[in-house]
Amino acid sequence: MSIFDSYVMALLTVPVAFLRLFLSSGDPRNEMQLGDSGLSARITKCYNLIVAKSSNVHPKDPEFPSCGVDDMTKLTYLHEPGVLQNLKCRYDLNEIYTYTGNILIAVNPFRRLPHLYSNEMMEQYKGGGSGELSPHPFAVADSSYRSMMNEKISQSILVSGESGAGKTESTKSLMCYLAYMGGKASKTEERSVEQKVLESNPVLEAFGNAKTVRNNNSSRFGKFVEIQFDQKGQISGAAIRTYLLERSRVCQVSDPERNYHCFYMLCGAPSEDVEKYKLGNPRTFHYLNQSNYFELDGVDEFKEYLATKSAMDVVGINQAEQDAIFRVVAAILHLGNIEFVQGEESDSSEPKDDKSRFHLKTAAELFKCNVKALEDSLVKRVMVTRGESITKSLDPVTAALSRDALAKIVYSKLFDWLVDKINVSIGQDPGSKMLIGVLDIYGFESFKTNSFEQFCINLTNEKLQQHFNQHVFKMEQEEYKKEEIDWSYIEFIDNQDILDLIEKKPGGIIALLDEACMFPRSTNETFAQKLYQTFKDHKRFSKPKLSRTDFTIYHYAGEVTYQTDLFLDKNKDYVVSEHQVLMHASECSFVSSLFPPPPEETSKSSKFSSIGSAFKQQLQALLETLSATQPHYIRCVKPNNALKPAIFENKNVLQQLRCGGVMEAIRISCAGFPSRKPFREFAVRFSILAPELLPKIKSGSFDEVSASKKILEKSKLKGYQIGKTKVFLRAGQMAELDALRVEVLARSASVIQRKFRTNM
Ligand code: AD9
Ligand code: MG
Repeated sequence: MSIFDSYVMALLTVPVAFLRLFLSSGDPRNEMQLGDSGLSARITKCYNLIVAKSSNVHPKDPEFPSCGVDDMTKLTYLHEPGVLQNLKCRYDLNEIYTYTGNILIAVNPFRRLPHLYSNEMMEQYKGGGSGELSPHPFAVADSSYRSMMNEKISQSILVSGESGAGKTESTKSLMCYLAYMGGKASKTEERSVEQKVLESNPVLEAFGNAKTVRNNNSSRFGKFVEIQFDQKGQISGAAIRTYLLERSRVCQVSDPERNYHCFYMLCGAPSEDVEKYKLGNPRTFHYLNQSNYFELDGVDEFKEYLATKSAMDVVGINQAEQDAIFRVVAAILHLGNIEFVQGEESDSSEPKDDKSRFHLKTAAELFKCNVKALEDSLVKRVMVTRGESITKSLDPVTAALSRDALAKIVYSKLFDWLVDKINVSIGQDPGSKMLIGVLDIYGFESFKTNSFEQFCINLTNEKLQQHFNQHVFKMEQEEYKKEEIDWSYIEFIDNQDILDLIEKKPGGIIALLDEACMFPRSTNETFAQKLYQTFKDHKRFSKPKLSRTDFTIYHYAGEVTYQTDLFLDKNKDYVVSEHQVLMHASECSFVSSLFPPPPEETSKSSKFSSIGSAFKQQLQALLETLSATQPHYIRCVKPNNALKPAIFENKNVLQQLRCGGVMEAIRISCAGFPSRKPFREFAVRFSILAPELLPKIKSGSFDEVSASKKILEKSKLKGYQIGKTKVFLRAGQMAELDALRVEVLARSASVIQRKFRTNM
């Protein structure tokens, strides 16, 4: 039983009358902190008496300043309630950034704090050293930049957090600072590399962001921006990689969400453009009006449209290309308005009415393709069996699905084109050996229903978590090795078993899904059965009792149950060959270039390629890049789900800190020797515990190692270690030493007072 356990037990066994007296002096939480009641503790509150399990009660920091501490490692006791209390009290003062060692925690203020991001602020952080200035993304960017310049090692900054937590905003601050440090004023008309890097953000946001329940400006894709620097530290190139744009949103939105921003911007564009693209009120388009949400608070679509076009100018997208891009966006809206009804023959379909025919014709005009060919590609399929090709008509439901498939593939190719174009225009520096990569990628997701997207997102997070744990663990190990101290007993939780369950080839979930996709008679039921059989004894996998198609994975951040219904469909990445031929034949070179003819071999063999496997490879490549860099971490936290300022929900925040690995990093650190002090500092601070050392220490000439050892011996602590330059203490030991110090100081003060009184 620890000292604290016995303190609590003693407290719980004293008579209630005394307890009342003790607690009525104020909120009991002023005296001790309770673990999160909803999650782990069983707490009964009656009057002022609180009964709790001793394991759920934690000691409170004796010297906790009212403004909190800017680094959690400065807390005497590192535990969940302490971490939460610190974040909350800083948040109340608009101090939204706090370190936990070298992880920056950013709590979303949900209000603009412009003074935090001004040029003056950047100037202050320039080479300022993260220790002296308040925690800030600028400090993280600055320390990455300096490490890169001094050690000639590439750096990465990994920003994570749940949707709406502030990843994209933090990423933008980082990019601004790096552009500020590495920018060089362009002497020519040509835009500078850093201007193009910064202006790529509004372009990608216009086409890849949308309003969701969780965030009014939610990025529906992952992004890794690699900024390259030359020997002098100036930006010499950049590359943007994106991950898994959410395609389904193009034709499916539910209240109160919206489709991608660009659709609404275009409907609100200057009237000549609206007329040119035959657009109008967004309420008249099926792809937009499935939700009743059209306007965003404080957003003027007219201005957004002009701003997007001017950002497109900066990143090198010319007027003709801009026209083609918006023509395609408008064509997608018209495509969505084509409705089908039963045709003359059974199981065939045709446009429902004149209105549908109008939209069909307009879509064809905008795509610059033949209207009959467009209609045929939507309502017919050519089947090739035994060398013979047969044309089959599609029923109205299948024709509508074919229409949606065309809309999704065109949009996703348009997005990929934008990313490629930006990359070409910014330019890569093949000679650069130093880069800083900034990763803004979706955080762990667990909803009521979880589909293939959540599965891929959570795989990403498992991989990043492994990278994070290995790094935190490695840093600890390196410090212990350098100091030559024994560290072998630190337990390290590896999530390799979950990664194997998902990724192993052959036999992992993705491999089994690919197999199912290639086998024509598979259904989500046969796929789920196969999973149940294969993983029935896997400790990270289970079959929910009442379901025949769902499966549960025990992720590092909690369990998630996935619904397999659309897994097979969503994993298949192929372009319907009729759509391919149609678009390639477009008279618009832009549209035609989006659909180059497939290479010979793929058109002959299976048309299926797996989104899951491709994503797995993309992630692998990302992790290879990351492992060649020195990582820095920013964990964004969303303090409430109402997206409102000044609301800090403890339980919610705690869950995010756990999912982001902040608690695990603290655990790893606490499992070893979380408190460490250089010998001299240690000896000076605690010399009072070995008074015989005082004269020498005061004179300044003393052997710091033997003085530190003497102090530790006298304190009777156990389990600490003596390194080469520092004293390493177990969790809580620094606090014990501090308590002893205070006790001795108090005793000497009272002796002095007594002496003083007797002398009077
Ligand atoms: V998502 O996974 O892309 O859905 P993000 O990227 O984590 O999400 P984002 O950066 O878009 O969240 O932040 C959400 C909103 O919070 C922003 O639109 C701002 O309104 C608000 N926010 C976030 N960070 C800050 C900040 N540092 N200062 C002010 C902020 N507002
Ligand atoms: Mg975002």
